[in-house]
Amino acid sequence: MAKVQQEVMRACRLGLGGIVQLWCRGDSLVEALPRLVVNPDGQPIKPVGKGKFQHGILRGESGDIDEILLAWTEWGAELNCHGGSACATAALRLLQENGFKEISPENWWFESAKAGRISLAECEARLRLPQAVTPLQVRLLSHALQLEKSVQEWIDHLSEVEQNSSLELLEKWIAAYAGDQIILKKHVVAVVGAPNVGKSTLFNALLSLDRAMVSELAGTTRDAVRQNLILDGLSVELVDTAGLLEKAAGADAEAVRRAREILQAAELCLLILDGSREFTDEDRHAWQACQGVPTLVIINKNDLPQVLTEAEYHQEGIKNIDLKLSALEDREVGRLAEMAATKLWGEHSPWAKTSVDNLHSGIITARQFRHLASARDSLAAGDMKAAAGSMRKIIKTEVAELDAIREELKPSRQA
Ligand SMILES: Nc1nc2c(ncn2[C@@H]2O[C@H](COP(=O)(O)OP(=O)(O)OP(=O)(O)O)[C@@H](O)[C@H]2O)c(=O)[nH]1
Ligand SMILES: [Mg+2]
Repeated sequence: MAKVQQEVMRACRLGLGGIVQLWCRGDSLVEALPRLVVNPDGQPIKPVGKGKFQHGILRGESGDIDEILLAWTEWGAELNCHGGSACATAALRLLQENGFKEISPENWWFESAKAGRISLAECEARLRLPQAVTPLQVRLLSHALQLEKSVQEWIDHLSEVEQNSSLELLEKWIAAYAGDQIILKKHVVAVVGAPNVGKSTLFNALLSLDRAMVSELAGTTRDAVRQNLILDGLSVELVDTAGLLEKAAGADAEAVRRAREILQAAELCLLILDGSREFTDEDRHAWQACQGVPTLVIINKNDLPQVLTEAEYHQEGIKNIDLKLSALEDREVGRLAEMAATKLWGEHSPWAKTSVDNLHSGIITARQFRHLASARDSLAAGDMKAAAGSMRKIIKTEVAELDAIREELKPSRQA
């Protein structure tokens, strides 16, 4: 194996999109890449200048691997390969066999920030961008890539005359942050309730997908079934859970324990009751288990004669039924999706959706927000110098801060 002289980083997750970008950097890139990339006539490419593109074939000893577009950049080169994981994995292997060391996106961007090639704010946005799954997330993170520019502009315009409008803009960015967190987050929504009330049928109907098993027997679902979807622009993980049996043993008891665990950790529960039968002890337990978790109470099987009366659920302390629907006949399921999204957005919809583009704040991390808030406080107290100093900290690279930022990123890596 050749000596490591260059580095390669997967800029997108393999197998998810139409293309995969492999980003390369290193001192001897202009010598190393022509050994692996030939032009359409089969001759080694002649590297072109920065900012230019080259069409080529990535060629290994055993033959052609992929037709690629090579982009020469300020910092190295981007190999735009086809997106199938077989192609991209073979391309990566070829680079590794030829002296390129694969490094993680974290190391790539943190090293770039440490070396001062990019701002700390750009590093934070770059690390999150490959995990973006909704168009709103991509738009927000694209603004976040430009945060250095917006912050610098704010600092440049800060003067006695501008003080009020400068403060106003900071207040707007501060207000936008909560909405931005909602956009960036993956929201876990659990479908819960007694056995056989139609949880899996509703789960499938919400997804318009035959994802979870349904049967007329109680206890069909044991392991939770999870599926990602986009609900009114938000990234949501919908979880179908086992019915909350009252008396369970063995695997059933474990299924109930897990369902309760998911329910407790969920951001929102959809508690399903069966309108075609009376309120049971199992419904009571399910309702009790939802206490303390934001919950929408849903009466299902609305297509059948309704047995469950208002008096019954009032007696149980259920003050409000949010919706009656039929999962089987897909009646009001769309309305439920809207209600769930409204709950998740809270007070931030629809303002947050439009502010992403109108406001261009791009403040995405708690670290950035802390500096933003302290800049606002300083400016409100009339201390422009301190305000500018706090704003500079948003974009400035301080090596000491990098470890804290890595810690902050951990939850989003798991998402
Ligand atoms: N009539 C009618 N039947 C329904 C409706 N929703 C579900 N069912 C039926 O109710 C039965 C149970 O449905 P499931 O979706 O498996 O119920 P579940 O709550 O997931 O059940 P467990 O996984 O066993 O806890 C099936 O026979 C479904 O066809 C509905 O809206 N109307
Ligand atoms: Mg089920």
